[in-house]
Amino acid sequence: MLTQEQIQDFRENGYLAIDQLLDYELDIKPVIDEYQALLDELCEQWVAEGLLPHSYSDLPFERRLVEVYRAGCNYYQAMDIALPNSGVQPDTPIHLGPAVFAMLRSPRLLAAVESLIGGEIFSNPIQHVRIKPPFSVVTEGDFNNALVSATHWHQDNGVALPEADETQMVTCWVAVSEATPENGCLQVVPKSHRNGITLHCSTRGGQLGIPDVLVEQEEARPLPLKPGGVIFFHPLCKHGSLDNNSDAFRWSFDIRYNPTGQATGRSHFPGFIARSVLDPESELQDPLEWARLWHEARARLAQVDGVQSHRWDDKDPLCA
Ligand SMILES: O=C(O)CCC(=O)C(=O)O
Ligand SMILES: [Fe+2]
Repeated sequence: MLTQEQIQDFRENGYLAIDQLLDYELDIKPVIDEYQALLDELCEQWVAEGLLPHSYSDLPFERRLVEVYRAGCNYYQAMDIALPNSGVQPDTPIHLGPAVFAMLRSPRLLAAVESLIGGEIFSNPIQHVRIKPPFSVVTEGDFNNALVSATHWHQDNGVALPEADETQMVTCWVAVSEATPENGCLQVVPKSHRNGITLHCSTRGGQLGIPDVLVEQEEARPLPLKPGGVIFFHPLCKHGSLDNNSDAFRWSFDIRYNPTGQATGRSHFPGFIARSVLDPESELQDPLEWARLWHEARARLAQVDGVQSHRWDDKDPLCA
């Protein structure tokens, strides 16, 4: 549960950073272990497909991931916890493991979320893992890939459909590794959630973002965080992330919740009831069912050309 002071801070500034909100042993370590096993599995698969020369099983996680990335294997989609917005195939990889599902339902996280949006909590399917390599190994094709490189300034409402504008969504940015200004931590413009939605463009390398002139960059605040720390923010809070200039990976999850029944902004993806004070039986408890919902969505989306995921058309002169 959050204190009154923390809740007030969130309302006033549009964000709230809390170290040690999650329990490292209970919430974070099982996820790291699950990703180690996932990387084992993926490497075997890529070797079998001829995409990777060896499985690099003697290397530690991060060094192995660098080899995988250098070989051109798309680890960031295979490890992500959502489908892409376009180009979904019947076999597009996605990671839907029980440890990630348990983190989405972490009682420590949900108690804080309940303080912000009440006790009927829906896990919004706009969610990602970002395991970002040192900038020195990133290839040019990924300079604008927000799962690999820095994320441009944006508002989370700006990257969702307008149906979610009235939704009380809260974003939770969870640090798995320590996040620092050097390795690309999140940065926010305090109080920027008070001024409505700002223009977004996709003209800078395809990543949707707010033009620089509309971001009060002199007020930007980097938010360093220890593993298990969480930043909560409002869907209109302007935020982005810095380059990873360190020599290690920067690993975070960004997950979202909204009051059950409100629009998620990505209705083509499945969410679930994470907590219900009124009807606890309606909570989804089964990670396999969660995975099934996503696999069902994948089969459906593979039949279509892509779905609209935002409202912008790049016609504003500021997008030029
Ligand atoms: O971690 C990042 O690079 C960006 C995260 C983000 O945009 C979010 O959490 O909404
Ligand atoms: Fe965001």
